[in-house]
Amino acid sequence: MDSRTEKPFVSLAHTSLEQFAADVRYYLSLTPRQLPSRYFYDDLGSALFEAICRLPWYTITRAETRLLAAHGDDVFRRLPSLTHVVELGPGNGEKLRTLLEAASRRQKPMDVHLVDVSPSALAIAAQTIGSVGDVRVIMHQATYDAGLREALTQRTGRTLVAFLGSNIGNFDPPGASAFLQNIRASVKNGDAVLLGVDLVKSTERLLVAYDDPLRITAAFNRNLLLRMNRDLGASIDLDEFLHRAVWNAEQRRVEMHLVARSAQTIEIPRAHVEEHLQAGETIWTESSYKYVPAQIDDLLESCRFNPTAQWIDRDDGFALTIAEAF
Ligand code: AVJ
Repeated sequence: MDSRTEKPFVSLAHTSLEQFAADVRYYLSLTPRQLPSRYFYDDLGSALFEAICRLPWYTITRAETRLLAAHGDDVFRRLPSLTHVVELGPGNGEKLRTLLEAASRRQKPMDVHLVDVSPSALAIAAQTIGSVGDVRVIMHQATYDAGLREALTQRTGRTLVAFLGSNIGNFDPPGASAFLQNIRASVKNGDAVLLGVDLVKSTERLLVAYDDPLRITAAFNRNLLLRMNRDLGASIDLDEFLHRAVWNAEQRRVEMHLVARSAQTIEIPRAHVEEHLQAGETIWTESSYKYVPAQIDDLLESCRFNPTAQWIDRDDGFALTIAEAF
């Protein structure tokens, strides 16, 4: 697959309505048709994602939280005199809170920079992190690139950049490399990244994580259609689209699609879109790449980060890796 046709979940431009309209118009016209997964996360989508994290079949959040709680202290022990933590895409902030609370040996006080494009997400995360003692929370309502750069200008000492929740899985391999190289270019030798990555596991487990029996993930996926109806004046019949999750073994990714149940025309006035879909035609809405541990090391090394510790949750197949910039 040409990486140009992959959806840039995290190369976040601002999420204005004009940008949404322009992206919808562009990505829906591609073959195969696509929509960028970053548009999942409006207020309802973020709430649905939080529900997904509590589903018994979606193990990423719990596995990562267990690793952070068990090894958080070790993370800080391995990075002496760390003064700054930057988290890209903190979600509700609970993962970072777990890490900070597990760390009895960390420098106090510590500066915590939260980078997210969503002001409401930032506010929630800041509140969560603010409840931890001896931290100063600085919010950056910005794209990852811009926010990281802004955070690093305020850097006075050793910095850890956290990218958790297997968010890196939304990048195709060249995108993941480019993302880490960007981080590497912004940090200094001895700074570090903390990366949470979901691992390849049985097809059965991968599929049920993205096509759950409560159908919350289906709702999360279809919410993109609702969002186009509400924000762009479309009148798409949500019942006319099925949720589908596919394990692409060759590319090592779970794909989510919206499948048209019948031939239909989608009209999206505020995006100047009129597209004719055949029955069975799909809109590809997300890729979640899964890794094997050695691949994580290779990726980091190729981006001039030296992996110094990796903890793996065998039950749920999840890896937490620290790597130091060299
Ligand atoms: C937040 C991107 C890591 O890919 O697992 C959850 C989003 N999509 N269920 C993932 C998601 C469907 C999630 N990430």
